[in-house]
Amino acid sequence: MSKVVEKVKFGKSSGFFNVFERRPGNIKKNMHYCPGCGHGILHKLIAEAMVDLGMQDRMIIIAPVGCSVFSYYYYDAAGISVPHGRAPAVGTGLLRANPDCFVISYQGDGDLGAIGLNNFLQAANRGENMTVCFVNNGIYGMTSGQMAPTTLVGQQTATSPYGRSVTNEGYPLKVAEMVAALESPIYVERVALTSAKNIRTARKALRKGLFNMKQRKGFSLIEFLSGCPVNLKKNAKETNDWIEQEMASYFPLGCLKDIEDSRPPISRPKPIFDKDEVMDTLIQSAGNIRWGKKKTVLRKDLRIKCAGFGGQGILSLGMMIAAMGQSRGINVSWLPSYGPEMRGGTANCSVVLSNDIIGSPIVKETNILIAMNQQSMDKFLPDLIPGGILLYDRTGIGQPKTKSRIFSVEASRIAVDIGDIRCANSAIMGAFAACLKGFEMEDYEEAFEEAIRKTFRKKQQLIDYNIRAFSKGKESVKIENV
Ligand SMILES: Cc1ncc(C[n+]2csc(CCOP(=O)(O)OP(=O)(O)O)c2C)c(N)n1
Ligand code: SF4
Ligand SMILES: [Mg+2]
Repeated sequence: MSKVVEKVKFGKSSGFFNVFERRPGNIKKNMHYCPGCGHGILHKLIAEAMVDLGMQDRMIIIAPVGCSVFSYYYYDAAGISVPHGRAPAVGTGLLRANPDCFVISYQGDGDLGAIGLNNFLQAANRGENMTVCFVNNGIYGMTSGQMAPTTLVGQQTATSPYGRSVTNEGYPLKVAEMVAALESPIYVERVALTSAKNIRTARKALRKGLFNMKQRKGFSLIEFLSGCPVNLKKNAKETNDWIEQEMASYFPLGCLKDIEDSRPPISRPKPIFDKDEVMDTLIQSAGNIRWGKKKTVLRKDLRIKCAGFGGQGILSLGMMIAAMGQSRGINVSWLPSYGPEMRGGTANCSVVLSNDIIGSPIVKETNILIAMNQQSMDKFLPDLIPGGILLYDRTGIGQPKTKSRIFSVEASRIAVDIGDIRCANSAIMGAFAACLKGFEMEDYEEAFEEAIRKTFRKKQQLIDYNIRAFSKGKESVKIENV
């Protein structure tokens, strides 16, 4: 029998940058992890494996919130930080858009087992072609040691000072066992980042997971029992002993599932998306305007509520207002309110236009209320600030009693006259543009028209109708008490 000789490598892998320029501050050669932390060991295994397997150029390492969120400082590969728990969902999007990429979803036990459990399980169950590196250190490391779903029974943490109790918190979550029970995943193994022997096993498991992905065989999970000496309040040796004796007796090491041989490479439908549209959206949100005019200065934030019947185009009205602001380089947010109202009742959305970063998209204290039915007027008028603007559709609403500035327009009648009731939202938008005249943006009319053309860009006839409704609304606005 020939003996397999493993080559021991020294020095930094070319899977890492030589100098960690992305890391802020003066320390550019070392990682930010604490001494004895399992993350640093796993990073080395990943860097080395992706180079050896020839996967580096197409590799995307996704790290959500947790101590490893800054892993993109280190790898000479594509790296993305994503919101807590969302790596498998983002990875799915990447793989669907570009099935040729390789995705490592690098997740902690808090991230994967708590906030992101559903995202993770659904991706596993769909058999996405990704490798999940699950770092189980039994604790929320980044936030100073709160209890995680994998915290052992009796383990003391910042939020379980008397130890985790089964009666109160249940048993620790056995993620690998749970995933192994699903049909789709092809490979599930639990390893430990402790002794040299265990790290060698971990190295093999990781390579197997990555190789499966290279062969397009589907979903692999490798759970790494890992040390967080700082929060366990142990030194590195005590931590490793604790992992091997305590953790591994509840989370046994070994392969739980390996059916890669029996599965053909997966193939998904070809991605369908309009690249230009994606670029347009991304580039605009990065503040680099490709359509429209230069940045316009708003004199103050506009916090707008649009409300009316479901089906009146209320949500698109808000979208068009947001698109108008976006085209002028203004920060915007659009927050729709869905729910039972959409089925025939009232619908509303909140739009914020601001020169500054928008703290909250929720609009309570409203500068501008655009009401298209009586119920919405009754509901939202009390939120209009003194001196705010009320604009309403006179077709179906009686004149309200308020000290605010009031404008009205027969938006629904204009739309019916033009030939399509669905243009009522553009008619009221025309009136809105007229309300802004004189005290807000200079080229608001042009910007609104651009927003309409952009919204309906695939339907020329609708552009014509909506532009006519917009112009008519602008001409017909009535100032009621200014
Ligand atoms: C949406 C959201 N909720 C909560 C937090 C706070 N938070 C930051 S890291 C973390 C837990 C990280 O623990 P884990 O995933 O186990 O990673 P570790 O740091 O242990 O590697 C939490 C709850 C957050 N950043 N975002
Ligand atoms: S807090 Fe724990 S998980 Fe985070 S870097 Fe330090 S040892 Fe690692
Ligand atoms: Mg953790």
